[in-house]
Formats: sequence, C-alpha cells, structure tokens
Amino acid sequence: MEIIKNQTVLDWINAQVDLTKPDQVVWIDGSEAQLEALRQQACSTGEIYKLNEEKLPGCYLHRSDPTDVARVESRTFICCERQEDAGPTNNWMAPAEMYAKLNKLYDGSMKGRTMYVIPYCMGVVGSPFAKYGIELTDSIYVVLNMAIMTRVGAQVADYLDEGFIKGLHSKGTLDPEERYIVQFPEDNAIMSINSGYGGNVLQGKKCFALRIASNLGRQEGWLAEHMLILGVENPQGEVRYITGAFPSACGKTNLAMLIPPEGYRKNGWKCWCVGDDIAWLRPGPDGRLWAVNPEKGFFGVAPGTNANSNPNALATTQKGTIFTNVALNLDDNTVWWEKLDKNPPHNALDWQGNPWSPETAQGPAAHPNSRFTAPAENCPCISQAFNDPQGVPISAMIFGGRRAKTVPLVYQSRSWQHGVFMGSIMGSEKTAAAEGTVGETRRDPMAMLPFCGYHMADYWQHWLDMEKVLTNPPKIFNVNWFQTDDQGNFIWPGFGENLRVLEWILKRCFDEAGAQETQIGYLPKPEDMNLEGVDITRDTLAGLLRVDPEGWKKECEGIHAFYERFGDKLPAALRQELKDLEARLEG
Ligand code: GTP
Ligand code: SPV
Ligand code: MN
Repeated sequence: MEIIKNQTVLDWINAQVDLTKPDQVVWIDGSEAQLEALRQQACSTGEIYKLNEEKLPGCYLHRSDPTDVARVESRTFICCERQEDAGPTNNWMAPAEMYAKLNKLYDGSMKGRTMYVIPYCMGVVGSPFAKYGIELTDSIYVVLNMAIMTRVGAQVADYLDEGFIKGLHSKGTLDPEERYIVQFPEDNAIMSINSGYGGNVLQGKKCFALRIASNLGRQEGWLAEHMLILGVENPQGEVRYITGAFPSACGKTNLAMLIPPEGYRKNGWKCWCVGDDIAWLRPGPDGRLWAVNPEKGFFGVAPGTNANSNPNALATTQKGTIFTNVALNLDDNTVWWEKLDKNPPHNALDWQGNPWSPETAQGPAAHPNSRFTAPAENCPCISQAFNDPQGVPISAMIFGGRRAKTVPLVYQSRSWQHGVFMGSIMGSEKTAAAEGTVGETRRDPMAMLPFCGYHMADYWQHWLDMEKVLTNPPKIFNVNWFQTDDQGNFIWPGFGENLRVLEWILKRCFDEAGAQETQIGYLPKPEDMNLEGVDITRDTLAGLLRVDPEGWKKECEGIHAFYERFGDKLPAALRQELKDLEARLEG
C-alpha cells in the first residue's frame, strides 16, 4: 500500500530499494493494527520479548548486540563539500567518498529482509514549524521505536515534498568496524548502517532533530538544541518556561519531569514537562524565544530511575514502553535495573540474556546506558502545551554538566553574549551514553559537541546573532548539580530539590530575587535561596556557591586550549569574553 504521492520521494525510495535489494517493501501507515502485527512478528523471531501484560501492559524488552549499546561518536560523520564547514569537532569525509563507501555496504544489505518505509514528522503535524522525513529501515525495532518517538504514518504522507529529509538505515551485519552514522546536511540526508541501537538508528532524534536541523536552523534563523523544556507553575498560577542543555546522561529527563519538594507542593508549585531532550527554538513576533519539542516520546536512561528520583518517568514507563538492555525478572516477567529498588531479582537474566543474581553477579544487571522508549502522553506531568504548534515562551535557558569541583551550583550570565560564552565553555565528565572513558572531563559546548551539524564556531556566531532578533531574550544561567565532597559523594541533593535553584532562576528573570556580582557572573547569596524543608545548611549552600578564582584560572587554561582549535573562526566576542573573565579573576 503506497501512501505517498510525491514523485521525487517515490523515486528516492525506489533507488534505495534497488541498492539494498529487500525481499519486500512495507509502508508504515501508523495504524495500531499494523504496529501490533509487527510486534507479534518481532516476538516470534525473538527480536523483542513481551513482558507481563498485567503489570506492564503493552511493554516489551529488546536486547541489542553487546557491541552496540550506545552512540558511537567516533563513527559519526558530517559530510559536506568543504571540510571547514563541518569544523574541527566533527568527523568529516567528502560526500562522494562517503557515498561510495556506504553504497558498497548497503548493496544488497536487505536481501532476505523486509524494508519498512516510515514517513514521519518532527513537530506537530501540519504546523508551519514541523519538518518531515522518511526513514527506510530493515529493523522492526526501529519501526516500533520511531512510532513512539515521532509522529509516523499516513497522517504525514501529504506533507512529504521535495524538501523531505531522506533517511536510510540498515542493520547490515552489525560489524562495529564498519558502523557509520552519517549526515549529509547539503543533501538533507541521513545514512546509518551496522548498528541497531538508539540515537544511531532512531534517525528522527539526534541525526535529524539536531544534526540536520541545526543546519536548517542556521539557514532559517532558529536554533535546534539538545535541551529539555519545562514549565514551572508558581503559587500564583503563572507558568514560566525554562530550557536546559545538559550533556547526555546529565539530568535532562530528570529535570524535565521534576516533582516539587513537599513544601513547594503544599504552596501550589507544579511542574509541567514539554520535552526531555530536544528543543527547537524560534523567535516569536513578540521578540521572545519560543520552544517546541519535536519528539513525541522519551528515550530515557533506565538505571537510576526510581520512585524517589523520578516517579514521573517511572510512571511513564508502565505501559506501551520498549525497554532496551535492562534486566529481565524471570519470576514475574518484569524488568529491573540498578537503583530501581533495593530488591534485585534473584532469578533474572542480565542485559545480555545471561543468568544473573545479586549473589553471583559479575557485572550490572542492566547496561549503564540501558533505556526506555515511552510515549510522552503517558507522563503524569505532561504539559498542556505539548501539542501546541506555537510552543512555549522561554524565560530562562540553563547550561550545565557534571563537575565535581570549580563550577558552582548556579550562576547567571551578565548578558546574552556572556551567556553564549558560558555555553561555549561548558565542560562535563563523560558518561556511559557514548563510547569512551567514563569520568573524563571534556568540553561539550551547549551539550552539542556530538550533535552540532556544522562548524562549532559558526554555531556560536549564530547564537550571538540571535540576540539581534530577540527584543526580549531569555536570561542565561549555568547549573551544576554534581559537586562532590572529599569522599566523592554528591553534596547537593538534586532531583526535586533542584526546584529551589529554578525558583531563584525564574525570579531573577522577573527581577524578583537578589544576587551578588562575582568574577564569573551573578550568583545567589546563600540567603537568596529557599532551604525550608531540605537537609542542607546555609554553610553547605555557601560552599556550593563559592567562586574559586584559582580553580577558574585553571579552567581558563583549558578554555584557551579548546578555543585554539577554532583558530580565526572563533567569534571575536567570545575571545573578548574570555579575556574579560581572566581580567576579573586577576583583579
Ligand atoms: P540523555 O537521555 O542521555 O540525554 O540523558 P539525560 O540528560 O536526560 O539524563 P537523565 O535525566 O536520564 O539522568 C542521567 C543520570 O543522572 C541518572 O542516573 C540520574 O539519576 C542522574 N541525575 C539526574 N539528575 C540528577 C541530580 O539532580 N543529581 C544527581 N546527583 N544525579 C542526577
Ligand atoms: C543522548 O545520548 O543524548 C540520548 C540517547 O538522548 S541517544 O538517542 O542514543 O543519543
Ligand atoms: Mn539526549
């Protein structure tokens, strides 16, 4: 059944069929009947596994290949004609060379398999700000995930025209040596092969909504960002919105679903989730910045999610969810992961399908980057504005990462330009969300290092330029929930208690809270933050809000080294901001 009429689109699909040579082609119409048939088929081959229907209705478990458990940045490429357009932070290859390489890998890769045609939309279908694409894939797992994460099927068919984003995915042989995640921004095309995991293959997410969309945003005057979107309702019933850019596995989903501490709840504070990973931000006619979540579901980190840390995320995963690389409790056919509760199953299979029990465990039951794919509509705190094509107006933008030392709990930029500088110097300790050594600090500007689809210095310039069209721009802040004591324990309680920081941030946006000026920006004085009902002394808070000039001088050395990579392309405004910071630290 063909549901797409546009000839350019059909010609492109036919060319990919000729290349990959599937036995058959199936069009995804998005109907529940078709998705259910695919689930049953995937269960019959072991690709997915049905969980306890009473406890977890409509939920499934999938195990990916053990060599294929996270994004692979070393095998992710931006292929544009000129290498300097990809910049020093992206892997690059000339498009012709990459197409030649990939075409060999795709040639016949779907023989004996079915090709699924997934028409999908990022954003609200039919809205002027939505973007459309097609992912061709030989994986039912990808189809089922895309159907949760994006708006798929017949509803988008009429919107597919010459401007669609082309996407080809094949599991290939899963050979890690030949794994490629490739964006061709000048062709609006995405090709990934030899992976079946997450952001490598659910192309709507990082490949489209960040790498390709960041290019579109630059051309069209908007921003595609790795940001959560959260509405905070105060006791007066007014909802103010923030976005937050934290690197992978640094707390976006948790902040996006924050539950206010008890004292706040009693006073009428509420939080509303608009998005947990990606924000498309455009200037509105009112000169404010408006945010839309282009996704329709959450692809969230499972370990650490529990009834205390993030009850909303846990509730979201109780139906219609696909779990990837978590443990299976054989006693009742449910799932488990580290820190879900204090009762690990004794009769279980680990994320690789091997027998696991706490007594005999050689490693974790769930992979540290195991994930849930859950519909946003399941979320108890989903915002009323979730499906609003206009999005929500943003009062504050927050940057942040994992930093044991130096970076205080929160500080505010002195200006938009200084805020862009703050984003550009973000650092974070590496997590399990991508390959590499966990714990190493790396610069991850705006949490976009793996996701910016063009030259990072041009991207900073684009951010700087946005100021000209924003008469009422959001205020910019940096947060760090992750300072540790000498024993390595987190000092700040985090999670719901982060609302105390958000309260100060949002009040700053409306001139309702005090601050002190420091070398690095504006910080709350310890008495400017509400500590009622939390087990933190003013002294401890003062420590979390300390600016350590010596630590910051070291930080500046690292920033210099990082900035050097951009040579002449580094915007002069950022070079100046670094100079000014150094002068203030000396003074
Ligand atoms: P991606 O989906 O990879 O983009 O990750 P994310 O940014 O959405 O991170 P997520 O919210 O899933 O959190 C990742 C890890 O950080 C989990 O193990 C959380 O428990 C932990 N975490 C989140 N918020 C906090 C916090 O406020 N304090 C502390 N100490 N840990 C946190
Ligand atoms: C991230 O790593 O930021 C994620 C997970 O959100 S993935 O979609 O795999 O990139
Ligand atoms: Mn993410």
